[in-house]
This record gives sequence, structure tokens and C-alpha cells, in this order.
Amino acid sequence: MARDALLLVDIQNDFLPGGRLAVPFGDQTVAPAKRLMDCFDIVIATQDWHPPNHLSFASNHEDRAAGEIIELDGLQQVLWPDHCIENSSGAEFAAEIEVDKMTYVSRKGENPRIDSYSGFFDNGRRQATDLHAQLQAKGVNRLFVGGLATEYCVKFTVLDAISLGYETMLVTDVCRGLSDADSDAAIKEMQSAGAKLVSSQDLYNERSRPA
Ligand code: VGL
Ligand code: ZN
Repeated sequence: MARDALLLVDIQNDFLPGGRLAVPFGDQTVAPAKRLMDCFDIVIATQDWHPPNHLSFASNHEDRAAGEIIELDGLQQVLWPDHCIENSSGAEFAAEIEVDKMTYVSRKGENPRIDSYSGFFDNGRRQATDLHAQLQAKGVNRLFVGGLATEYCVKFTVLDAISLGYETMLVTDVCRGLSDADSDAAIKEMQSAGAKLVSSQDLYNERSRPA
């Protein structure tokens, strides 16, 4: 028996138009995500949550600009504008997404020395978050994933979910990326790894129909 969860990745103000690391059309994920929340008993969200001194921020390096790539503890690191700073309004979920309807919120990116695109592990796979343990405790074995940004946090979350043994479905229209070309490549990569694609409309029709 499949036990399903909806996994919403980083649908936070800083990733929406007007935010500090805005994903073009990122706001278009909000309505379908909100509608799907009512179709799942288990709704989990990841929340990018950085201290102000996070080393993924260009502002914490001398003479570096956002978009540059550096080496950080042996890993390639894209430098970002400051974003999703703990307890700031930019780190909050999009206003229409009701936090009290979430089963669980898993924060990531709290260690200033390493970035964490995946909801499951940091980028060096040095430490796990609590996400896998939470899902296991609830008996979840199938995940429906959407969010921001397609080619970063969504992609790495999906690839880790597959490697951890979850049947993993990408809800395509609940995703938006920073770059169209990179997002297309990321979707192909997720598919090659075993992710299945589904639209929120099909999913909604399937799950809101009386059994
Ligand atoms: C993300 C860059 C930095 C994301 C988070 O949610 O895709 N991207 N932090
Ligand atoms: Zn981040």
C-alpha cells in the first residue's frame, strides 16, 4: 500500500517575485500547491533557513558577487544574495500557504559553513536533516514533490528521495526554476533517476474524486 505525502519545497517569500532570490513566476506555484494540500493527509514543507553569516551568501565573502562560484570546504558553492534569513519575513512561507495545515516543517541550511539544497541532506551529505526520519515515522513511501527552485532545491530533494527508496512523483506545475534551460535539464535528470511526472490538475482530479 502506498502511503503518500505532499512535499512542498521552499515556497517562501524570498523565492517569490519581489523576494531577495526571486524565482521568475515562482508565485504561480502557490495556488496549485494550496489546492493540493487538501488532497493529502500528510503535507510536509521544507524551509530554507539560514543564519545571517551563512557562507552561501556573497555578502559574507570579500570581493565576491552573487552568481560567482567558490570552493567551500571542498565543495563547489554558488554564491547567492542574502535570502531566507532565520525569522525574517523572507523566510516565511507564501502568505496563502497555511502553515497550520502542514503536518511537519523541515528546516535546512542552518549550518553557516555548508549549503543544503536537498531537504534530506546538506550538499556534502555530511549531515541528514530530520525529514527522512519524520517520513519513516509516518510510514510514508510515496512522495509528490513540487516547489522552488526546480534546478536547485527541488532537484536535489527529488534525487535524494529516490536514493532513499521513495517512489517519487514530480508535480510539474508546482515547480518553477531560476533558468528555463537548467530547469528542463533538471527535469530530465530527475526522470532518468526514476521520478514520474504528474500535473497538479490530474492529481487533484484523481484524489478529490470520491472513492
Ligand atoms: C535554493 C538557492 C539557495 C532553493 C535555496 O530553494 O532552490 N536555491 N537556497
Ligand atoms: Zn538557501
